[in-house]
Amino acid sequence: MTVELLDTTLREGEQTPNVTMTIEQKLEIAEALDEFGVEFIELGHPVVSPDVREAVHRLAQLDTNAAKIVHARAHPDDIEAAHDSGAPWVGMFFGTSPLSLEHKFGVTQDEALRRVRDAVARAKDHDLSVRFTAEDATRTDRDFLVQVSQVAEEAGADRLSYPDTVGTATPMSITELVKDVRNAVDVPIHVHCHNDLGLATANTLAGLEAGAQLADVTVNGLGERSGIAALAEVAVALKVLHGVDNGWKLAQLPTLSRIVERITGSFNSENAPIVGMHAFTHKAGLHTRAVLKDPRTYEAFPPELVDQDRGIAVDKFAGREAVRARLSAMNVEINDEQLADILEAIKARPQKRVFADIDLLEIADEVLDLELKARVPLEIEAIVQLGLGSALHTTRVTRRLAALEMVKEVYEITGEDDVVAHVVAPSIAALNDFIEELRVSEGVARTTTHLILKGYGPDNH
Ligand code: HCA
Ligand code: CU
Repeated sequence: MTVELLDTTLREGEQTPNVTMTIEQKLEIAEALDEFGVEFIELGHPVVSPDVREAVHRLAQLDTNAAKIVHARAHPDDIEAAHDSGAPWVGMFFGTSPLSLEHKFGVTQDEALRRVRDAVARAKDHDLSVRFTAEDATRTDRDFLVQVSQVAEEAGADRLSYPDTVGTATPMSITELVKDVRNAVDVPIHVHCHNDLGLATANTLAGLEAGAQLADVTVNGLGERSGIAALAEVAVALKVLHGVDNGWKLAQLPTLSRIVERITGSFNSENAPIVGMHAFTHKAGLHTRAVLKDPRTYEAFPPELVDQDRGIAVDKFAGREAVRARLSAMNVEINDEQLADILEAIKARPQKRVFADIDLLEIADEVLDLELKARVPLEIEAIVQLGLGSALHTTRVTRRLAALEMVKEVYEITGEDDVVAHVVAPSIAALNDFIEELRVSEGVARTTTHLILKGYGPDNH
């Protein structure tokens, strides 16, 4: 399977609501993408704003293995702007669906064909490599889509791209679309699938399986509305399901994801494939037992492929093996009887959602008197900041907090958060419980905790 990936985090990704990136941040992302090994990087759409134009110009100067492509409308101004950037490729789009022809351009199909022909020819006159994109391709009349494709190819387009602009395709309809256009033109075909119905990755894969050569992706699936197919999902699916090996450094995917999370402030959900916090964490007793024997029982692929660790969640669902394995990973070896006591202590707290390593150590310590106190701070102070869903809750939350024993002081503050509390807890486990309780309290949208650990045992006893 010959496939390539075009990452458009810097163009489509910056169209994510609430996301904007500085030029320096874009350079950082482009370098990380090039290091990963995507074949194309879309740099941006220069006519959007002066800073995007400057970013595109700076990015175009970067020394990368990836080919660089600049976004443009099929319009002379945009083509000039793409040419001015110095990047070799222009990705030029024109809406071809009836909705686009009527509402965006107010043109007939014949006039649209003429514009596409002129725009592609103009870009070729500038010696640009051209990918022509039939925006809203999946809602375009199929005969007309074929006609547009042929006109663009005749005018010199080097590649043709077919976006599912509002994410309404299915794997089957994308398969048909790709087959139809492949029969009509000779140049390589691209797909760009939006995720409005959660089908972006499935449609992307179907497009590639049907013979598209390249797929557009973004880091973390960023993009307009619900975004487009995520780089990590497409790259790993291609490797795991089709054995594609383009030299992509899959192990860098989590880091790449984190870089883009940090820069954009747009975070993945915990259950996001590959890069989500829970992607490799097993919970049910039946699962963990099987996974500890042979991970393939409940894993699509080994976490090491993307440089991640297998995790075992411990709570009231946990089986013996899970608890033993987690403690063993912390060098605490226990016999069967001790294990039974620890399990009992865990199951006696059914409301606790997370047993972190430190919680497990404390339970082991209590139950077994393992003298682990050396690792556990004697007193924990914390500054907990709370962001409330609405300022209406401030007084109520402040009063409730002030009444709690562990809370020493409470203040209302302005800024991103609304309330700050000074907390003194007898143990990390107690503090964790306290914070968990806060997080599920009415009105509390988020908590941020800053820890001050005081005096480590047993020397300070
Ligand atoms: C857009 C729409 C677009 C264009 C795709 C492309 C789409 O934001 O301009 O030109 O490669 O999904 O159709 O992203
Ligand atoms: Cu798009």
